[in-house]
Amino acid sequence: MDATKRIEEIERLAPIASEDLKKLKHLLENMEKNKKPIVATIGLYNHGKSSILNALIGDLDNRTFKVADKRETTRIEIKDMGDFVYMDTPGIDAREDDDRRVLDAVIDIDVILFVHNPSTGELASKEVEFLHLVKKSFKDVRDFADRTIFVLSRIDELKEGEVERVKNKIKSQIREYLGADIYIKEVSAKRYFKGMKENKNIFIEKSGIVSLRDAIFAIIRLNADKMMASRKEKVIKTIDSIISNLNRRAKKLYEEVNILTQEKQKFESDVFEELWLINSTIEEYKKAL
Ligand SMILES: Nc1nc2c(ncn2[C@@H]2O[C@H](COP(=O)(O)OP(=O)(O)OP(=O)(O)O)[C@@H](O)[C@H]2O)c(=O)[nH]1
Ligand SMILES: [Mg+2]
Repeated sequence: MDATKRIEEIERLAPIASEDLKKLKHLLENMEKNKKPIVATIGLYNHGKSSILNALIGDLDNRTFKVADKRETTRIEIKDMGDFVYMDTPGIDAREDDDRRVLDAVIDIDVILFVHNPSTGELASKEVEFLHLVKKSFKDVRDFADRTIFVLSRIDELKEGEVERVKNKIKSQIREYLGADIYIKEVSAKRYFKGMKENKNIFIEKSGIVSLRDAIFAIIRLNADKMMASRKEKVIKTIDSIISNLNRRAKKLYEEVNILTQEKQKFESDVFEELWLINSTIEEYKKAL
């Protein structure tokens, strides 16, 4: 019998635990769904997030994730590519509540690509704010940093020395605002597309996309065990809380039954006493006749 069927069986036997069991069922179903590693991009709008995902999956025509020279991705888009699931998010600066929405979306993600266009210089205030939010939201920021790659995009638009300069600046900004290091990788989706279309290896190599792909796989391998362990821990915690909830409810019911039993005993003894009183009054009355 699979886990879901077993939970339904328990639900039938103990309807009192129905709400908690629904939560557990949902968690187990999500575990099934989340078996495939998920790779997601985050970052400011127009910094090249969607193009990087298209390059990673080998879509040379930018058809899978829409690309444009304006605010293009306005809602979270998810594409199942067989072995992996890719998730594109709107820019963290797109709407007021987007930071929170994006953070909620990536909280359970296997690999996060934080995309930044170095032509704009070091991290902008919106990106720094996002790092602050991460620091506040994660108990241990390493939990975020270890599965995040900081991707410098569109490097074809800058001289090599300039990319290096921005990279060093960003490295110290991340250390300052997040309190942890994040692996930084520079890429150009444009170079990758050109290299692939024109069969020019030098462009593919200089695009950094292949080594970004390798870095993503390395994180997935490293984190697979950790991820499974943390998901198992979540399920065990939920089961523990269901059991302690049931115990609490059982104790309360037991106390209620106790009170009712005492009331019943009191009622019986009162009735008995009254009967006795009536009987003896009748006896006395009879005697007096
Ligand atoms: N030169 C150059 N331009 C790029 C590169 N990657 C993306 N672009 C251009 O940058 C612009 C934005 O690219 P997108 O991939 O749509 O950026 P995005 O971050 O997904 O944007 P939003 O969905 O609006 O948040 C488009 O005009 C792309 O053609 C690159 O490697 N080099
Ligand atoms: Mg986009």
